[in-house]
Amino acid sequence: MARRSKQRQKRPATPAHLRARVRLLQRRVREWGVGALLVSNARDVRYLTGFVGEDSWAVVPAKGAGVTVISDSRFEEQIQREAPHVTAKMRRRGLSDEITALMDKRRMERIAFQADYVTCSQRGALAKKIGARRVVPVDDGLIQQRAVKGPEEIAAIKKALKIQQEAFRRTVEQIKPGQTEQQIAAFLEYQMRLLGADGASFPTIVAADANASLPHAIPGSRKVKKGGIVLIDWGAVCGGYCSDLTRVVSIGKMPAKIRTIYQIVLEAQQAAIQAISPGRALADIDAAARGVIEKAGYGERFGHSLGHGIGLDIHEQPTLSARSKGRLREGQVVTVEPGIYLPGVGGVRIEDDILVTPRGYRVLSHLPSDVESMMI
Ligand SMILES: [Mn+2]
Repeated sequence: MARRSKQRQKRPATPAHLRARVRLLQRRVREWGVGALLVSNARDVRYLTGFVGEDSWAVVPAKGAGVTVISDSRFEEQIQREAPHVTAKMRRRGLSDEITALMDKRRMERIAFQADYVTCSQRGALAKKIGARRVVPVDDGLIQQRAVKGPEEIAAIKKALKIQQEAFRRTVEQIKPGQTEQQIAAFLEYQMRLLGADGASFPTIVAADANASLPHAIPGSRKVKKGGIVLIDWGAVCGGYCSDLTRVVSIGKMPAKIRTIYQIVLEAQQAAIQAISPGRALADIDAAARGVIEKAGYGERFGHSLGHGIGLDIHEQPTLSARSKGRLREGQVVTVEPGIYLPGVGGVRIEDDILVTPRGYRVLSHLPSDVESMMI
């Protein structure tokens, strides 16, 4: 009988884009003077390894290519499929015991953890087992690193956009007076799944008439009616990446009051998009849109910030707001979504997804937003 080789199969090489992400992070890990960073945020684990599961921690050493994922038996086969290049450790005891063992084995004096994603009790357990001075909370910088997208990430966002836009076309084609907000949201999300999306990037907002003055309305039993409006804010996830758009359609002719604010919001959005280029202050982009709306006398009716980055999370860096401190960087993908909300009347928000290019911007979304096209 042939003896089964005990030698483990050689691990495949880490894909180049993942290796580059880990290397960039490792520069910071070395700056902190620790042996490794414990990555507990599931999205960050995915970003660094390709593994999609949860309840798993990645250990990124200061040096060397070897990322270890500490997981449990539920994910053993999944890690093999999604991240065959990592060292997978299925834990049979507490996480802090596994980490202590790993630190001993690699002779690590100190280990860093993500200050934003570790609970007080997890930290307590680590400190008790390893020693309080050996576990170091850090701001890992991954939020800023993830804000700049690589080509494979931009491709995933474009795919999500393609699906969400087609789903929108199919949805507006069949909207009829009498349908409820809930029914429209359900149809739209179903179409995104049929078209191959992993799912919706957030619960779809469908808000009819006066409900549209709530920026984050929850679809309910309100029916759409002839001569009324529907605000739809929706997005798809593809390969883990989110897209995010908003349109306002009217069933028939757009009411005059809505039409007035629609034109202002559209002008504000165009002004902001045209201001986008690497190096521009984030606050300037917000100001470009806000200036148009203030000048038209609706400044008080545009309460939220202008936009946000999108990626593995629906809300990422950078934030485009008056309080934002930083500047735009090439490779960032942001939403630009000004709005005007009139309580008791309705609201208009127009949202598109924009890539910051070496010289300026590219609008990644392609749905029309001129007022004529919005009358269905
Ligand atoms: Mn958005």
